[in-house]
Amino acid sequence: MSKLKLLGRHNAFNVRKVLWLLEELGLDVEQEDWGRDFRPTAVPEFLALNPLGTVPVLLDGDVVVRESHVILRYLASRQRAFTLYPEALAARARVEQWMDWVAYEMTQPMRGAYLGGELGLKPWDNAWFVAQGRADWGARMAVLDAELARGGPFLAGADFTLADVPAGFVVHRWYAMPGVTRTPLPALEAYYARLSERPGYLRWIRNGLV
Ligand SMILES: N[C@@H](CCC(=O)N[C@@H](CS)C(=O)NCC(=O)O)C(=O)O
Repeated sequence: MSKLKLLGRHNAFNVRKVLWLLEELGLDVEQEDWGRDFRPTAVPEFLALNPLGTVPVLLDGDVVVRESHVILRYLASRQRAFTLYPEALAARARVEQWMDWVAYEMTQPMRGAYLGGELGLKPWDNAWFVAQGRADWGARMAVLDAELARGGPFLAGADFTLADVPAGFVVHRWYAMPGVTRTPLPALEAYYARLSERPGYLRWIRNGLV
């Protein structure tokens, strides 16, 4: 198998998820910092790999993969890591439903509460959008808390799976953001502590960055 290459700045949340999984899988990667404040992606060399100009992009020999959650599934499948990403359809659906949930339901709260509220970036720094993002993020963390209280110890059940990678990131950011008011969510807090036992989580997610 060829040596993997990951294009994307190490401090971008979509890149950090992939770096965490690479460590869980024990895979070596050559990582290059592309994107905001690093090498610009709006150049023909990068756009030829990803016409959207977003990071991350994974190169596996001649194979080019973009979209962080697709990269997570690609890597787990490549390594035949079936506990992380089950082959059985029902178990696989339990994992994927939480990955899609983060991709769809957490994008606007992250733009409002984090990009607008914490970083003050335009156009997301509009006061109502920040407030809405914080409220929606809190409501969605309560959904996760209820799910974990009902099942657990991981999001899709007994095992750590790909479901925990995007969710683990948004849980970290929720607890790391200074500007939000958090109500106690015991099952979610226990989950955050459980994920924090994993070296890859501490290295790439709960690593001092929000
Ligand atoms: N849906 C895409 C979103 C990719 C994305 O928006 N990445 C951000 C970083 S988290 C980006 O490229 N931002 C522009 C930049 O860093 O220059 C994915 O999951 O990979």
